[in-house]
Amino acid sequence: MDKFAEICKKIKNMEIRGAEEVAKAAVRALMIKSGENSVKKLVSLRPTEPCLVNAVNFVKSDPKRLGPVALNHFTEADKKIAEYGAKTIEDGMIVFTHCHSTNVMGILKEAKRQGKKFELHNTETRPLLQGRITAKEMASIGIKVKHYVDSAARFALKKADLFFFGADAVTTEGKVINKIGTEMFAEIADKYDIPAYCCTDSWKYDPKTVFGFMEPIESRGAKEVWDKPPKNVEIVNLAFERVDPKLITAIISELGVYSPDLFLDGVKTTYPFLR
Ligand code: RI2
Repeated sequence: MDKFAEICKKIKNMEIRGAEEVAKAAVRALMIKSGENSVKKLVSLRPTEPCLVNAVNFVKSDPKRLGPVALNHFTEADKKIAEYGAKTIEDGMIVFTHCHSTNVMGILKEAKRQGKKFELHNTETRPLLQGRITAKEMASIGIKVKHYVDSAARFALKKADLFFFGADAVTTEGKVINKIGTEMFAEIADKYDIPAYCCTDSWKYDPKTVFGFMEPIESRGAKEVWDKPPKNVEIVNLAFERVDPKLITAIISELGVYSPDLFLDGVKTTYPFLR
């Protein structure tokens, strides 16, 4: 298998996962094999990932020259998001998160680097258990982690001071699409007055939604949930859900900490190619 095909396979089977990692892998793949067919193949791999589409659109005219520019965008944005987000964490806090997000991890690492003392509570995130990646990564740098099954999230959230989650897409209405369960947890956070921050690179914004295009919600294979279910049992395995902007305290991006509507204004002004 050539290197391009290998990257595509890893994105599809989620060996490479997380919106930002997927987008960066797609940029590297285009730098190896450019052309319209490569672009089509890459954008077909994960339907709910506009970051991949935006990154591919940004580099496709000249991947060798623009690929490094796109990769540098992510590196610089990660640093800023970590810096802005870390300011929301104070000593003694409990932070709750769901799934695994590069930007949430970056914020927690930065807060830890600054010497802040806090605890992380997280969910296992069925069916693929990305919560374990989060727990391992944070425990390895000395952050105390309490790990819960998804259905115990209310219990975990009630004790938390902050809820951080990532994004796979942001629509023109300011809805954030993220791992299934995120809106349910945001509703619980709202009920207990716990600030809910979406932590994301602004290239997750999907310009197609301006024209009424509904961001598709990826439906994944049944086997991820139950290998051999009995006859008459249909497995519903939706990967993502939409989070109402009313439930989002702010979006922490490389542009700053903004309410969802101001975030959208900032994205369109800063990145004309995303209009
Ligand atoms: P970063 C993940 O999706 C999660 O929903 C996570 O919050 C989101 O991508 C953003 O990830 P999946 O690829 O870009 O595990 O912050 O389905 O890494």
